[in-house]
Amino acid sequence: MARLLVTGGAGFIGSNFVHHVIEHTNHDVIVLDKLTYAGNRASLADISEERLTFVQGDVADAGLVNELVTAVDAVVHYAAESHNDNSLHDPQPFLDTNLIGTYTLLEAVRKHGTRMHHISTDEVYGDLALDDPVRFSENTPYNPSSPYSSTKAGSDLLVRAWVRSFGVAATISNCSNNYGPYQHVEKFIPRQITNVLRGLRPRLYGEGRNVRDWIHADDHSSAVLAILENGRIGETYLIGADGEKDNKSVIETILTLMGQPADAYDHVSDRAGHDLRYAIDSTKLRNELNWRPVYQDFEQGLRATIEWYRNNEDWWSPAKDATEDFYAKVGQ
Ligand code: NAD
Ligand code: TDX
Repeated sequence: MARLLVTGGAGFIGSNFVHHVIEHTNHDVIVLDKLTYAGNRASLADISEERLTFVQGDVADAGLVNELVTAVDAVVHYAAESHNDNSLHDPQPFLDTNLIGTYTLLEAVRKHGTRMHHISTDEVYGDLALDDPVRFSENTPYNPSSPYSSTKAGSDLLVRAWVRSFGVAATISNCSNNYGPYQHVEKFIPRQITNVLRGLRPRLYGEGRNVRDWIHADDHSSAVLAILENGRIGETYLIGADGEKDNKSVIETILTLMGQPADAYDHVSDRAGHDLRYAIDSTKLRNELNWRPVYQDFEQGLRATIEWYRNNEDWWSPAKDATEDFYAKVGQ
């Protein structure tokens, strides 16, 4: 049994990870989360206080982070500004949290010799042509496109430097696009589902030929746990579940599963610098750590996700108006 510090544990993937840890291990968890617009304490409401301690605070607050790191055996670092569209309109918080926050945590784990796992994204590799037969691997050069992905790339490089220069015991994972419960309504899949539930039309950027490699958040969590427990220090592992789909077909599937005509959506202006395709080769993770995804059927996972949003309007409704106001202002 160990005690884990999970930063960003009130966000989408962090809260899924905390649920996964509570369900599948004996570890106790301390969550450090600033509760920005993207954080929601309610995402952890059903977890007993015997196993979970919640601390509201900033991962860039060195005093607080130092104190929390002394109380745990390992740190899993999810806290980040995570939305590409926001990063195009206001990059500053992305630098503060993704770069300075990660630096602050690295200094604390360095001081105390604490094991750390850093959560990152496949977006650090830039994008692929639609017909490129080679997918992203651990050897793909970094080539980020957006303020979001460039700060994530920078945070990965900080972790690598702290491993090499100071002997910090860290691992890194770069995962593809997640879907599942507790995802903020600003993101593609929940935005479309909650639009349909509200009687609004889904919104497709550009022609929607862009491809994302979808993985269920619970499969991301099992992979992170495997790396935390058995990954080799200093190594990077790519996490993906062979789930490539273009955005147009995802919107059409959501509409069909929700009993609407498949073409009942609007095209809106494209995202600036919009990455065309992400695709992950997760051979290293599968071979070294014997990890396999459980959610192999995207349509089934999507159906369960739609049901979750249908049954949890109280969770997403408070954020919906502000999110759509933002999109209306920027013409999306
Ligand atoms: P999210 O935006 O849903 O959650 C981020 C959480 O971090 C929120 O709870 C927020 O309150 C918290 N936070 C933000 N700034 C903070 C700060 N300064 N101090 C403490 N807490 C802070 O994001 P997500 O989609 O759950 O992503 C989590 C992590 O996973 C990020 O590092 C992201 O880069 C990475 N990732 C996401 C995806 C995806 O598909 N969403 C894919 C690969 C990797
Ligand atoms: O309304 C929309 N319509 C639309 O067509 C929205 C919100 C998005 N899109 C498109 C843009 C992307 O091609 O859908 C795709 C997915 O968009 P997002 O949900 O914003 O995700 P993406 O930009 O791919 O980044 C996500 O995956 C990698 C996460 O937000 C990142 O945190 C993660 O690193």
